[in-house]
Amino acid sequence: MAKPHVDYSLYLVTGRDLLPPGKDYFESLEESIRGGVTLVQIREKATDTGKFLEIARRSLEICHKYSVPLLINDRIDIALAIGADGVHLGQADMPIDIARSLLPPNSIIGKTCNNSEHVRQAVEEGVDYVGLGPVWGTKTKDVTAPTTGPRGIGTMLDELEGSDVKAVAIAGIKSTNVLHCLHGSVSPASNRSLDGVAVVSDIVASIDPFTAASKIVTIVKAFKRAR
Ligand code: TZP
Ligand code: MG
Repeated sequence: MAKPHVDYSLYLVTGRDLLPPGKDYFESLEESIRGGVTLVQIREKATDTGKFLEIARRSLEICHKYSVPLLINDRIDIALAIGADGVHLGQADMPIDIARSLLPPNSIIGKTCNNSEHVRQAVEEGVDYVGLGPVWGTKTKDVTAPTTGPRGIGTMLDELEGSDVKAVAIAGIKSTNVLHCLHGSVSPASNRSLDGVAVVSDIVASIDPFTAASKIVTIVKAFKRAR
């Protein structure tokens, strides 16, 4: 069976700790999807398994109501338990081949890559997409890898030539700089460009996640149409 088509244009990574005071997580998620988020990753770093499961289950219902795929950060057990569409793994997480063997066929598997060597390896391992970065500085996560800027993302994109692995950039991306990220990362060598961007705070910390998401997705889609 062919892999389902996934739109990586606006990839929301959740961050419940960043919600504005009084804003409900599930409401924020649904508003952001209605605003144009095309793919969601649940990222819960310090949440009990029981609570994580409950959050993931309800999030999946919301995502699937709008035919948006849901991925789980790190936790293959949670992805399996709720029937998520896939997982996102870091450099120090479960090896991709083992994750692939545990998950149902056609699951989406993505990996964080901070440099060209990471991308080369991820392509060999058979990931569906790579999350490239950190593009810029971010307060959302303690990132130790150096920032790449858009040009550094372009260098990593060169490693995808000849593969059908998709790519999103992450860290510090907002409606005000997303165009710079997209244009500045088009590789002069391979002409490869990003398939989308992954965003946490510019959407999650907004009191109006619908508008925050729609601003970004409008820019990403216009960029992709023009390519
Ligand atoms: N992985 C690398 S940076 C990051 C993650 C989850 C956080 C990016 O958050 P923001 O708020 O979009 O800069
Ligand atoms: Mg991880």
